[in-house]
Amino acid sequence: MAEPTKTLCPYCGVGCGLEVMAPAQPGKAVNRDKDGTPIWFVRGDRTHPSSQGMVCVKGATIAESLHKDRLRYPMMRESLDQPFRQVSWDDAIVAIVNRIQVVRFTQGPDAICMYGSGQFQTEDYYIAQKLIKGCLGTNNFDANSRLCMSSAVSGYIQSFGADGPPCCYDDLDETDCAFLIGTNTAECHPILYNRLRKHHKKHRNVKLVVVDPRRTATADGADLHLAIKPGTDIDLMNGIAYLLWRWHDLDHAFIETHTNGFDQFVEVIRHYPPPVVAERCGISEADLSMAAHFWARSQRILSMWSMGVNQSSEGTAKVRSIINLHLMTGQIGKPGAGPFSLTGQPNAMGGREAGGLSHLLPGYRTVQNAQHREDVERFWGLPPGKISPSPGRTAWEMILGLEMGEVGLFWVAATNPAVSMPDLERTKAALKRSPFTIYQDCYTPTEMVDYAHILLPAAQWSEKTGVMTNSERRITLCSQFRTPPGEAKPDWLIFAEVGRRLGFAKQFAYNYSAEVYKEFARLTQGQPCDQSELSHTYLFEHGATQWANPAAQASDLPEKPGLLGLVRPAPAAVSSRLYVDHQFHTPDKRARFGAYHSRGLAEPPDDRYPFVLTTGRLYGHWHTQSRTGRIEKLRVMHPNPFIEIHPKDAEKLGVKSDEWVEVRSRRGMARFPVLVTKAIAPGTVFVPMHWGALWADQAEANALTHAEACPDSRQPELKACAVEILPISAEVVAQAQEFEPSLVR
Ligand SMILES: Nc1nc2c(c(=O)[nH]1)N[C@H]1C(S)=C(S)[C@@H](COP(=O)(O)OP(=O)(O)OC[C@H]3O[C@@H](n4cnc5c(=O)[nH]c(N)nc54)[C@H](O)[C@@H]3O)O[C@H]1N2
Ligand SMILES: Nc1nc2c(c(=O)[nH]1)N[C@H]1C(S)=C(S)[C@@H](COP(=O)(O)OP(=O)(O)OC[C@H]3O[C@@H](n4cnc5c(=O)[nH]c(N)nc54)[C@H](O)[C@@H]3O)O[C@H]1N2
Ligand code: SF4
Ligand SMILES: [Mo]
Repeated sequence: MAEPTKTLCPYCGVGCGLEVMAPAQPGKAVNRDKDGTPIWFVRGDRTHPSSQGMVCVKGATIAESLHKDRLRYPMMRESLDQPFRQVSWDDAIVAIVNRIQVVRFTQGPDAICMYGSGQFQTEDYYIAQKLIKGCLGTNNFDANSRLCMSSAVSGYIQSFGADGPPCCYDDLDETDCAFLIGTNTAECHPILYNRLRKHHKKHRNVKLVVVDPRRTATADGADLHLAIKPGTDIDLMNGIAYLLWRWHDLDHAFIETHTNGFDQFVEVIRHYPPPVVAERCGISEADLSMAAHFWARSQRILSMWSMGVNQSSEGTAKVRSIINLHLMTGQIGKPGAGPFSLTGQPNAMGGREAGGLSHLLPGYRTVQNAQHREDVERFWGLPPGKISPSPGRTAWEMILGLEMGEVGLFWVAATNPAVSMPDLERTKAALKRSPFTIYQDCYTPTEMVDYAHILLPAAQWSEKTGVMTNSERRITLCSQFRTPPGEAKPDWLIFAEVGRRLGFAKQFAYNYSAEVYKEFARLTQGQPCDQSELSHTYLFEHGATQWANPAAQASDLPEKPGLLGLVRPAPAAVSSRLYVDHQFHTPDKRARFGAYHSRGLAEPPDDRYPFVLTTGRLYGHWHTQSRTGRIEKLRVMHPNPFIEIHPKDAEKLGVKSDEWVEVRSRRGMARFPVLVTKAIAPGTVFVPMHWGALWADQAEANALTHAEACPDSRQPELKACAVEILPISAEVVAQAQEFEPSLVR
């Protein structure tokens, strides 16, 4: 049997290692999909340190999506009401380059916007930064990470002086208490959850706390489930901090030596005594006290979070409130402890390293920092001052720019904003106004196709070679093993070709993605995410590797045990965790407490819109279903959209399971069959985000959501909006929508 190709699962940020083998293997029947197409064998890679051979249903079925409904050729049309016609790559690139030149010289470079994604490989991300921020001189590159991880990014930067989740997956096996807040890990990071649960079941003293307004599959395994009211996380964490402070369960030495701002923090938390907090959060004082007790008594406490924390109008403050608990208890930089954001997409981490948000530059640099701009300009061979000092438009500001007619060219790649953006009616109206939209994806149709003037076929995972970084900072080489369909090309190659035609031949003189990565890696030298020693060849030979800037960390430490008892850690310890030496990336090397009062939801419920709608994910589906909707097993697993309603609310509304409701917010409307369940708190309802206009009629979660965002991270509050609910008859639904469950059109 031929050697399998080693790669990474292209879905979630767990980043499970995969091995793939050709459909035809000696002595075996050819592996075929239902429609007869040969498909590649996929299995977990036992040698991958992050997943040790495990995969979930999405990773296991990925091969079934690779051949279906692919976009094979560039397509073009002059206006959105015309049909597309197939064009050559040359014609498409010429049209794009001409348009860029016209917009640059009539409206200025800031009228050009690119919206990318955590599903890019690092090479794609890096070349996009070089093209947009370097050569075109506008910082209008943003990614769907703005809707996903940007609160974690700003929280880490504000508290530690740099981005970067400090923990690693081994911590799951070493913790005494896992504090899971705003994460449905069991469904969204299943392989991590399995690992944690194994440890939890094996050791009776290990505690699992879950903070989520819903009783999710994750909460089912918990010792303590705090079903807080949506948006009350800061009250809860300040309440826990209050108790730790009153009980004197603090690490005074750590606070004294390694942090700033503790006194201001105490000034805030003293206003969060248990009766106040329990009332606001809708939990009992006993449960609050038990949570604080776990924090006080655990030797090693690991908190993990994702969208229930980040997707909030106070997302950065929530992240920093989690970090505060770690700082007051000294729970960081040691095995089994620390604040650990679980990254959503397979390469959202690589995107952060490559500078893939509108305020960042490659290597954890920022556009506002003059030294950083100068370093990058010199490295890219560009004249001084070429990179703009002002942050570019965020994803939502791009939509506002289209609305106002300020954007002359909108380039969307590897994301489907016609489903995933908040306030979808407004988003769609803005997309319709775009004078020129390029959409670069692997599949057609997707909802976004309707809003494009040019479609560019992208080679996806399996059809190009590049690297991705997972949640524990581990970089895996994802090698190509199939040929792209039709004329599809890797994203980086498309960006580089446009760059060359714009006259930047020197900047984009690459033949292979390995050269792109080598150059990017060199640019990270000496930065917190230093990976300058890595290359495709190194990763091929040594397997997936974590970055941790070991040189910079080790050199800050005394040779011998010093006054503070610090010793130079063993290389293994250095490479798997950040801040083992408690030296942070701030100028004085101290971490900062962030003192925040809770502000609550941006759109609280009221008499007219009495329910809080929250939105999220299901185990088998991935986002807007461009892959998973085309895999039969997964469609059968989750055939329909639905709305979860608590029995008490269902009774008041007079609805039962499988009956229909119309849900209205200030912005839009959607219709769902009801699922009555005690898993949701009264007053809150839940809708999955997966059904865009292509997969169901009028069941879009984002028809209802709003774009109010965190002032620091600019991440929209996709997790909560106020809605009213009206029962409707199935006949009305059938007439209005001719609804066909999970129809693949
Ligand atoms: N199966 C599957 N897995 C995925 C994905 C997928 O599409 N499908 N997508 C990947 C991506 S990109 C991401 S970002 C991650 C997301 O992973 P998660 O964040 O785990 O997933 P979500 O379902 O979006 O939201 C998590 C939980 O937040 C809760 N929540 C809502 N409001 C609040 C609140 O105010 N406070 C608290 N504490 N909790 C709240 C919700 O009830 C929900 O259970 O998943 C990744 N993994
Ligand atoms: N209401 C609500 N809305 C949400 C969320 C929520 O929890 N609730 N979550 C938000 C979050 S966290 C996220 S991450 C977003 C996700 O939202 P999107 O990014 O819009 O969702 P995807 O369906 O993953 O879209 C990715 C697209 O990239 C394509 N693709 C895959 N690989 C490649 C590649 O290599 N190159 C190119 N060019 N294309 C590729 C796929 O075919 C697919 O069409 O949704 C956000 N929106
Ligand atoms: S846990 Fe995430 S990375 Fe692992 S197989 Fe499942 S979707 Fe893929
Ligand atoms: Mo995400």
